[in-house]
Amino acid sequence: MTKDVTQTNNYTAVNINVLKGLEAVRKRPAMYIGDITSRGLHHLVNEVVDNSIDEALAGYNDRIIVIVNKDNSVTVEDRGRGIPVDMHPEEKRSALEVVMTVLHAGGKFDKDSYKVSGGLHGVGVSVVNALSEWLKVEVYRDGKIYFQEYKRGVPQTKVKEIGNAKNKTGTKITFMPDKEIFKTTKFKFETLAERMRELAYLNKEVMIKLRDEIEDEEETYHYKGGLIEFVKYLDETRSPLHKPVYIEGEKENTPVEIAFEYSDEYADNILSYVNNINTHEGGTHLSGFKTALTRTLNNYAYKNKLIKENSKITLTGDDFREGLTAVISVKVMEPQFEGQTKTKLGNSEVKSAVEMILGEKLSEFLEEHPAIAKKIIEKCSRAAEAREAARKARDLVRRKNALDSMHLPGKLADCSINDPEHCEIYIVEGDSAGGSAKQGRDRRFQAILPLKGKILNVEKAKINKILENNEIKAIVAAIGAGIGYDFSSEKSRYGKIIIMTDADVDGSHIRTLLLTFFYRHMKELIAEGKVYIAQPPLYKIKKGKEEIYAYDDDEREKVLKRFKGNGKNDDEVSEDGTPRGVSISRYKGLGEMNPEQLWETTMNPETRTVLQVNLESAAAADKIFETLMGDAVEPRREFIEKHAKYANLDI
Ligand code: 0RA
Repeated sequence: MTKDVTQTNNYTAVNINVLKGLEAVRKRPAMYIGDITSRGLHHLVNEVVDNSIDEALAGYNDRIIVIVNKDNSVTVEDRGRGIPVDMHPEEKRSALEVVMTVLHAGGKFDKDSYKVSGGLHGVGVSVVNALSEWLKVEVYRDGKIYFQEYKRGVPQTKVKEIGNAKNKTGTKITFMPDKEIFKTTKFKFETLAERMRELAYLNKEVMIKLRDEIEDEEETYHYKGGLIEFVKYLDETRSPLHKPVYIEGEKENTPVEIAFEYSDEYADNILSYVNNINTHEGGTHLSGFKTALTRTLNNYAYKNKLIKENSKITLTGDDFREGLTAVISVKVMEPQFEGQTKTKLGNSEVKSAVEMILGEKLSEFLEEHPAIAKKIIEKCSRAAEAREAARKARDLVRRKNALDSMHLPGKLADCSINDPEHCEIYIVEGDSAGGSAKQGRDRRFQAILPLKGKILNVEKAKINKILENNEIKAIVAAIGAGIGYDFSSEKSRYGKIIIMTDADVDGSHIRTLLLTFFYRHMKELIAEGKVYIAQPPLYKIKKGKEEIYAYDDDEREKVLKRFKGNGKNDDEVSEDGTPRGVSISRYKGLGEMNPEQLWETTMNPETRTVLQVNLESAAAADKIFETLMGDAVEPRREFIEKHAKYANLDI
């Protein structure tokens, strides 16, 4: 503590609480930001930006600049009102200091202007402060510039006036993520870009500039068309049947904004947001949307005789969502989040608000745009016919018991215990790796399902073809929780689904095909974080009796350095840089490892690393799959070029 912050007894007492709060955050960072991997690191930036977005929602900010500085610190600057700096009467210090150092103090001062903030992110900038080696804040307010600096959350001086700010208000926060806390402190431009782009689509009045001074990349996001442009962006690689429909309104104190369009595709892609937070698990706003969409389109179709009254097929909700791309964004004052990942909206008043607004305004729209209305109804009728065909196909397959987990697939080596929570299934590329995995596993809780070659690309196949595919049938039967609309994850026979493919191009293709399948037909599994990617090593490095596995090139270099350093004549180096007496073998495929090695490196829960697949950015995920697996060649080439440096698909 510095002398500035110990003036009065009262002050000291407050400070002890503050220190305790900061200590709690540093002790258990994951409780506040989810985890301490790259994901948690990027969460810091999002947290600060969210505060600036809140200023925009309150109507006071139209521009945010985010910079990854050369020294790897990050600056977020906005043109909001600036964090208040006046003395806080009870705390006896500047409000700025309170906001920056007290947990959850962010919006306390001004309930009215902080109407819709909070929710999932809103842990407050004090958390970012606590997890930063240092943080500097400048506030432009009342014609002055105020400044304070912190180290690991602790103020280094009092709030100081350091100059004049003519005609300017706002807040500038620069923080250095703490290397003691995070496993990695490398910011990825694309990860930051995804969120900034999403925020700019959701808040059309805000311009967000993102600059990375390390990678020398810069983008500006500003979409005056808001959700309409968002939907067009999501559908970039599809062919829409009409111009996006845009609807907005406010009921029950809940502003609602919706844009959607149909294209000639099978999958739907509906993104829902509450206070700019993506609600992967949906909730009341989504159900309101679905109910009103089905009812309004159905009514219109019958009223205008677009569906014959004596027609054999009736259109269901699913038919009205086939090929639909939609974004629903609501602002809720006190959101209740539920569900496994706390991304499901629970407020019941929101359902009726969305239902009423969409019902009213969509009817109007359809009356005013009969040509579009006709196209939409025709599309949904085709969906109903296809669904009927698929039902017949599925019944046929079901009769043969192929999708039924009572009849587990022959090549599944199941585990012996019966408790999904503790059981995992490895879906393995190829019979030979499957063989090693079967021998190497702990058969009590690990099941192995080997796959032959590539599975079907579900992005481009009709549902009846999907259901006829043997590899897919085996996966569906083994997991035993149904597929598509019938899927219910609580029936899953395993708590972890682990994809294990070779570390080569084919392996990554198979992995993508499998992820596409899970994303489109068992999305809950991904939303609930039950899908994982195994991480087999790339190298085995051997010296004498010692064997070490390396999972990437960096690790290989580290091991080589160590081997070089600890021997007697080890500075003698063979021509390719390998120290004498050391051999490196590169694993080309899982099949090259014997069962013990596979267990030790990739399957033993005590020692393995598995990557959890998550839906952090649903918009990005949909785009990735559509781009990688869809028809359009050019976006795929661009995408692969852009992402080539990342080894893993981070959806
Ligand atoms: C508390 C109260 C007010 C604004 C803010 C916090 C605020 C926080 C951040 C964080 C980044 N940028 C920010 N901008 C504002 C209300 C201020 C008032 O009533 O004047």
